[in-house]
Amino acid sequence: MTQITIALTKGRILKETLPMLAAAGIEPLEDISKSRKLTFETSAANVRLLILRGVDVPTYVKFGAADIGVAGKDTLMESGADELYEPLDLNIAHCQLMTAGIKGVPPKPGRIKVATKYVNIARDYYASQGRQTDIIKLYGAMELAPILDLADEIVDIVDTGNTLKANGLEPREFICDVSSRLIVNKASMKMKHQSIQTIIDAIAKAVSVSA
Ligand code: PRT
Ligand code: MG
Repeated sequence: MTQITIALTKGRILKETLPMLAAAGIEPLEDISKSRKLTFETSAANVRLLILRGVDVPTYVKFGAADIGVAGKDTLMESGADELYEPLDLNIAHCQLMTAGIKGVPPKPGRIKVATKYVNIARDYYASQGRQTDIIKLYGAMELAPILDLADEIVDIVDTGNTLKANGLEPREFICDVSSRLIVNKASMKMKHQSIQTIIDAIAKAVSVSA
């Protein structure tokens, strides 16, 4: 039987992804959220799950260490995921990529400093607006950067806006809508076509039911 490896993350995506996998007959044999293991066998004998950091999911799938993955569109855009198939929008973990700055402070004209973990998205977005930037890479707590004058603006995920608000910031420009996507390795799609297409079809059905 064809072995299939699926890369997931433990974060907010997992809870909504598991029912879709279950609809495809793929259920982990133990409770992922209660385990420190990184690989899990499933009710489908030929399918195993990997639990990775979100930013690593496109890398595993790109290089074929996983055949299939689930990742936020933000992560895919940032990693430049053009060598991957993206057959399904799972319609979960909705949020927006936005620019933000200190509340009540007008946008600074001219060249600005932008702090973000999304350096490629930020560079491309500001360039598309004809604005010059110095991009500062951060790995978390982006909201602190404008307050401590490390940056003029940030680029980050916004859902309710509560995180920005709690830190004295306000959203400025909308960059794009984000949801989670199913991604597939290109070689796997050819070599394991039937197994993978069966999984995609079952998940697609589960998505349209829950939509
Ligand atoms: O943390 P780890 O490396 O293990 O994985 P991860 O960062 O990929 O996991 P997780 O669960 O943090 O995020 C997974 C994906 O969920 C992201 O890539 C997005 O596509 C999506 N998503 C949806 C979100 C949010 N909503 C969200 N609200 N990701 C992050 N946030 C954070 C955001 O960073 C900010 O700090 O929540 C805050 C904003 O929320 P509000 O409601 O205060 O505006
Ligand atoms: Mg996270």
